[in-house]
Amino acid sequence: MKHDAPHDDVTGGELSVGRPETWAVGVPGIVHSLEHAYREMGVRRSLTALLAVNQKDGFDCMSCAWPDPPDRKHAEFCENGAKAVAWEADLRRIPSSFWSEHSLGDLAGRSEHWLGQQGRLVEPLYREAGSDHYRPIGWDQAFAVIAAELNRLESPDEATFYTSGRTSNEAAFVYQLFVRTFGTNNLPDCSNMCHESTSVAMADAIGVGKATVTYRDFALADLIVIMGQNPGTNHPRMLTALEEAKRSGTRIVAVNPLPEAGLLRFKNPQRPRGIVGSGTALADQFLQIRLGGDLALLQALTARVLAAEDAAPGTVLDRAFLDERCEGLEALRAARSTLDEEAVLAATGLRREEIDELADRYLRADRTIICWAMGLTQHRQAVATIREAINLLLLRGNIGRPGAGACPVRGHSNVQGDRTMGIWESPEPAFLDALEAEFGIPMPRHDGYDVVESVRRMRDGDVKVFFGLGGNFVAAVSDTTVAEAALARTRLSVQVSTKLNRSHVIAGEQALVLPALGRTELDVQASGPQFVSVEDTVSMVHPSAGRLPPASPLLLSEVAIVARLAIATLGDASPVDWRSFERDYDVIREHIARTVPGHERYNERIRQDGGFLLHQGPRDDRRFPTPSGRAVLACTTFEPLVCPPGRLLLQTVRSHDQFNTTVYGMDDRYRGIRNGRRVVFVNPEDLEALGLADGDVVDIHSEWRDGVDRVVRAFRVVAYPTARGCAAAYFPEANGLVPLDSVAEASHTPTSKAVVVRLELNTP
Ligand SMILES: Nc1nc2c(c(=O)[nH]1)N[C@H]1C(S)=C(S)[C@@H](COP(=O)(O)OP(=O)(O)OC[C@H]3O[C@@H](n4cnc5c(=O)[nH]c(N)nc54)[C@H](O)[C@@H]3O)O[C@H]1N2
Ligand SMILES: Nc1nc2c(c(=O)[nH]1)N[C@H]1C(S)=C(S)[C@@H](COP(=O)(O)OP(=O)(O)OC[C@H]3O[C@@H](n4cnc5c(=O)[nH]c(N)nc54)[C@H](O)[C@@H]3O)O[C@H]1N2
Ligand SMILES: [Mo]
Repeated sequence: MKHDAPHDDVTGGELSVGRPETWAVGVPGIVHSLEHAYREMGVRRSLTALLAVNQKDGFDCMSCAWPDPPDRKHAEFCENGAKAVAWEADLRRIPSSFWSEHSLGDLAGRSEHWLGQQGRLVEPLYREAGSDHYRPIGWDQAFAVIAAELNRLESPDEATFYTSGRTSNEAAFVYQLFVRTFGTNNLPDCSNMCHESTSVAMADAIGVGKATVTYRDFALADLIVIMGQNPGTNHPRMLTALEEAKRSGTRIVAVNPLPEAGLLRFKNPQRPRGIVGSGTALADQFLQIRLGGDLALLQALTARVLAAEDAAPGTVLDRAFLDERCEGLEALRAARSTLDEEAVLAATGLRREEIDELADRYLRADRTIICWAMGLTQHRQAVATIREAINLLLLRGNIGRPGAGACPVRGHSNVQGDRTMGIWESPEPAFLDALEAEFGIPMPRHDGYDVVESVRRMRDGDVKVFFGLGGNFVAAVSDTTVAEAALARTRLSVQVSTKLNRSHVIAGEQALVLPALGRTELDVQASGPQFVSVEDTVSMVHPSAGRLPPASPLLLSEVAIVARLAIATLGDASPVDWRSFERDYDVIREHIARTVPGHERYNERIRQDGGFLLHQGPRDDRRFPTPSGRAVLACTTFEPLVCPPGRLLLQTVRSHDQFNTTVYGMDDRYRGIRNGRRVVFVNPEDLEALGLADGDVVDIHSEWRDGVDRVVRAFRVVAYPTARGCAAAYFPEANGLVPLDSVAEASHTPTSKAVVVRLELNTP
C-alpha cells in the first residue's frame, strides 16, 4: 500500500467502522473522560485538576470558548475538556536523553499522536544549524540566539510572530507590544484560519466582530438556528444551554451536511434522567445541506421574509429599527426580488418545502439566535454567507434584543481575547495611537502578514524568522507540503509549547523549542502567585489560575518568555519596563486598562465575582460603530461551487478524539470510527455512482485551477449519510489537499470545507 505521511501507529489494532451514534454525551462521555484523565494524570491529580475547571477560583478550560453558565455546577467540564486537561497535566516528562536518541529525521516520521504522547517538554531545546538533533540549552542562551537573528534582519518585516488562541490576555498584550516595538505588524494567528470570516463580515455589517448575545439569551430565544457547527464534539457544554432552552420551549434547527450526533439528541450527564433516559431530542428540523450551500439558503430565507412583508405590509419587518438604525434595505429588496430558486435548490441540495418550513419558523419566532462555526467560515464565500445571516437577523430586528442575536461560536478558549488585546495583522489606528501614547514608542502603521501570507513569504525567502506562541502552525495551515517546506526554509524557527508537535520537528535552519507553563499549572512570580485572564465567545472576561505544580522548575510562563525575549532583543534602551510585567501581571493589566477599550479598572473588575462582561454597542444599546453609525444590510451575490462529474466536494472536520492538531486517541465514537483516522466519509449513492464501495482504500486527489496534483494516500472509504456529492475527512490529515491560495474572499481563511476531490483506488 502506498503511504504519504507518518501513520497512526498507536494501537496496532485494525481500524473498525460501526454504526454512528444518534445522541451525544451521557454515561459513556463521563467514563471516557475519566479514563483519559486517570491514565495520563493519576487519580488524585485528576480530581484536583478537573474540579478546578471553569470554577471562579480555578482555571479556564482550554478546550473551547463556550461561556460558563451564570450558576456553575461543581463539575463544569465536558468529556473533551477532560481530555484536554489530561493531555496537558500528563505525568510523563521528555528526558534529556530523548533528544540524542531521536534525530529530527526520526521524529518527522512519527505521527502527531506519538509526538504528543512523549510527555511534557521540560527544558529549552536548540537545534544548531547543520545538526539533525535538538539538544538542551539554557534560557539565556536561547534568548540570545533569537535576539541575534532578529537583530540581523534587514527589516523587522522579515520575521513573523504567530499566536494560537490559548494564549492569555496578559501574554497576548505583552507579545503584540514587543512585536510592534520591534517594528512589525506581522501577527498572524489561528483566527486567520478560523473565525476571521466572521470578524470581517460582522465588523462591516454591525461594527463589531463578536457575538451579540450572552449566555442568558439562549433560554429566552424562540428559535435557535445552528449552522455549520458540531457542538456535540467541539462545544459539548453548549448542549446543556440548548437543552435548557429546549425545556423552555425554544425550537432548534440544525443546518449541516452531516447528521451530527449532538445536534439530534442529547443526554445531559448532569441530570439523572440524562444518564438513563433516551435524552432530549434537540433539533426540531434538520436541513442536510450541500457543502457551501448556506449563502443560497440564507438568500432564499431573506427573499421569503421580504415577500412575506410585501404580502402583509407592516407585519413582518421591524420597520422602526430598520428605518432608524440600518441602511441598505431598498437595495437588498431589489436584489432579492430576482432570486433564482432553481439555483438555490441545486446549490443547497434541499427541497423547496424544507426551506419554506425554516422560513416559516423564522417568521413565527419573535426572537431568533443564529449560531455558526467552521461550516460557514471556511468557504470561499464565507464572508458573504455571514453577511446574509446578519441581513436575515436585522430584517426582523433580531440584534440588540433579549433572546435574539448573532452567535459565532469561537474555537480556541481565548482566541477572542487575543484579538481584543491586539493580536492582529491589521490593527485599528486608534489602538496604535493608544499604544504610542501609553509607551511613547512609534508603532508600525502598515499591515502585517496573516497566516497564509506568512507561509507565502517564508516559502519565497522573504520571511526568515518564525516565532510561534503556542499552536502547531504547519499542521494547522493548508497545503501541508508547501507549509512544511516554507517553515524549513527559515533561518530560525521558534516554538513556545507544552508538548512536542509536528511544527517542532519540521524545523528552520536553526530552531528552538521553549517549554511553557500550561493553564493547569501554578504560576508563581516575584510578587507571588499570578492569575491570567481570558475572554469567551460571548465577551465575558474572567480570571484563570492553575493549581497543579509545574511539570518542571525550568518552565517559564508565556508572559516571562515574551518579556525576557523583549529585553534580549531590544536591550536596556527600551522605554518599556519589561521586567515589571514578569514580576506582577497586575502591571500588564494596568496598561491594558489604559489602552484597550472596555477594560477600564481591569484589575478591580477582573477580581469581582468571576469577571465582567465587555460592553458592546450592537448588543447593549443597538448602536452600531460602523462608518455611517448604522447597521449595513449587504447585497451579497452567490456563485455556486462547481464540482465536475465524477468529483466530490470534500470538507475537513474534527473527530471526537482530537483538539485541532492534537490527537488524543484514534476513535471518533459518535461517527462509529475506532482505531483509525485515515477515513473518508462518502454518501452510499455517490459511492455506487463512482464504482467504489465501503471498505475500499483510496488516494484522494484535489483538483484546483493551478493544476497541481495534491494527494493524500491510503484512506479507507466509509459509506456515511452525508449530503449527496459531499465527502468528509479529518483535519489535519487532509490539509495537504487544500491549496494555499484557495482562501475565502476578504478574510483569506483557507477553504478547508470545500475542496474538489477525486478518489482513486490505492494500488500497491
Ligand atoms: N473537542 C474539541 N473541541 C474543539 C476543537 C477540537 O478540535 N476538539 N476545536 C476548537 C476550535 S479551534 C474550533 S474553531 C471549534 C470548531 O468547531 P466546529 O466548527 O464544530 O468544527 P468542525 O469539526 O470543523 O465542524 C464543522 C461542522 O460544520 C459542518 N459543515 C461543514 N461544511 C458546512 C457547510 O458548508 N454548511 C453547513 N451548514 N455546515 C457545514 C460539518 O459537517 C461539521 O458539523 O471547536 C473548538 N472546540
Ligand atoms: N483543514 C483544516 N485545517 C484547519 C481547520 C479545519 O477545520 N480544517 N481548523 C483551523 C482552526 S479553526 C484553527 S483554530 C487552527 C488551529 O491552529 P493552532 O492553534 O496552531 O493549532 P492547535 O492544534 O490548536 O495547537 C496545538 C498546540 O498548541 C500547543 N499548546 C497547547 N497548550 C499550550 C499552552 O498552554 N501554551 C503553549 N505555548 N502552547 C500550547 C501544543 O504544542 C499543541 O501541539 O487550525 C485550522 N486548520
Ligand atoms: Mo478554531
